[in-house]
Amino acid sequence: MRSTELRAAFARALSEMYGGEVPAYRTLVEVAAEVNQEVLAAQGPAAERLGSIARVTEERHGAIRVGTRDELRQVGDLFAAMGMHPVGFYDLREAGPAAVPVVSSAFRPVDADELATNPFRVFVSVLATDDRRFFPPDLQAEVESFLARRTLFPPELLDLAARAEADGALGGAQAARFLDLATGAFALSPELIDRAWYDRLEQVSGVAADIGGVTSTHVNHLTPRVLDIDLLYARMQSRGVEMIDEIQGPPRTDGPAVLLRQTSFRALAEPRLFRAADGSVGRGALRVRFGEVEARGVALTPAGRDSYDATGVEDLPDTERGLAVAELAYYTVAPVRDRPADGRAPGSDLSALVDGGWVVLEPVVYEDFLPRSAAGIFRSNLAHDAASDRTQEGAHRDAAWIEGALDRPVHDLFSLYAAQRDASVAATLRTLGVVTGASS
Ligand code: OOG
Ligand code: NI
Repeated sequence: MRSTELRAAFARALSEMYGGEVPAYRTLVEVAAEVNQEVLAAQGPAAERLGSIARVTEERHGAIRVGTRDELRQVGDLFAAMGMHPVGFYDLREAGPAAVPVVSSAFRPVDADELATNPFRVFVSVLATDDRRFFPPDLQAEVESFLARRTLFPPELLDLAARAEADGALGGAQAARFLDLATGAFALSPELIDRAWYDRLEQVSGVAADIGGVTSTHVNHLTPRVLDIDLLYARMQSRGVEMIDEIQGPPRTDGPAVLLRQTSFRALAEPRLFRAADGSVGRGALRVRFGEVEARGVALTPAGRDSYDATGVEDLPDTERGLAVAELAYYTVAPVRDRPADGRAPGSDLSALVDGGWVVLEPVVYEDFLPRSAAGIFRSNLAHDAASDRTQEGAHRDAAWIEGALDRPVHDLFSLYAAQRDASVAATLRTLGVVTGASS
């Protein structure tokens, strides 16, 4: 199996496993598929403007959380085997009252055709155990020694991942073994949880306890994509599933969908086994895993993003042409076939090409995440906010820190979108025979 097939098979296997663990996820996937079919029936081809129905139906993102640099590097090695690369840096410690003691990157395919085939992405967060705002020195030492003693990924899995990355593929039996081990690494573990230790970390943050209170990791959520998230929200509620209060991200408008809208249902109480201070073992429950769903729109440029961050969507143009020519959102272009000849020659300016009927615009889908929504998603499912001490200095983190931990480059999301647009413009101009200015 090549890396693309491994990724698609992994996403399916994870979905199967998570559906067994969290039955409400099955309902969410069912309702999402139902809504997608309705939108397709109502809108026809327009429904597929931001991805084929086949892609959207299969599309998922997952979220996982790890504790150390080493664990993060192993995650990077594992995902590289499936053609998933780190994109972007998210600092959720800076998210105001919703702050959580983690920084994150998203692992996903970066090539347009890989994304079209299977865009499976995973939002990966790593605990900032050296951040004094959350962890006093003694707790830092204890959590780090706890984390140093655990093994999230069996060596056999990491060996297979290294082989898959080196060869670009795994043979049948090895691929099956790889998928089994990779999926198993993210299953909810039946381990005994030390109640006192878990509770101590929970005083810092529910996320700290979820990561550092247990000796394993697990999928936190798996998110299907839906074409009409407002309709889905209403339908889940009418099925009696309690959703969080709002849809995160940009509001619905009559203009083109931009960025990412997400909503979730509240974390469910899942039975777990605990060991109390006196050594007795008893049943309890943890609420950490939930269901999320999302709708995706066009990717915004840095200027578009600044505008969105400052004033929301009201100031954005309400047409694709407007977004494209003002360079507020990314569109690829393709030459119009059979354009009736009118004696004019195409220019090289985007608005002239669009208005002259030379090219058509295609939106570039936003493939990434939004830090404010991510923090909101984390927060909506925590019992209480992090007990941080804002008088302390935070630990330094940035994309370079993630790169160092992974020993892999972290892609800049805007550069990826811009490269896709620029390549399509260059190819289109060549097709149209437009000679552009001096090439350097
Ligand atoms: C990750 C939260 C971020 C999203 O969709 O924004 C996320 C987590 O809960 O671990 O998944
Ligand atoms: Ni998510």
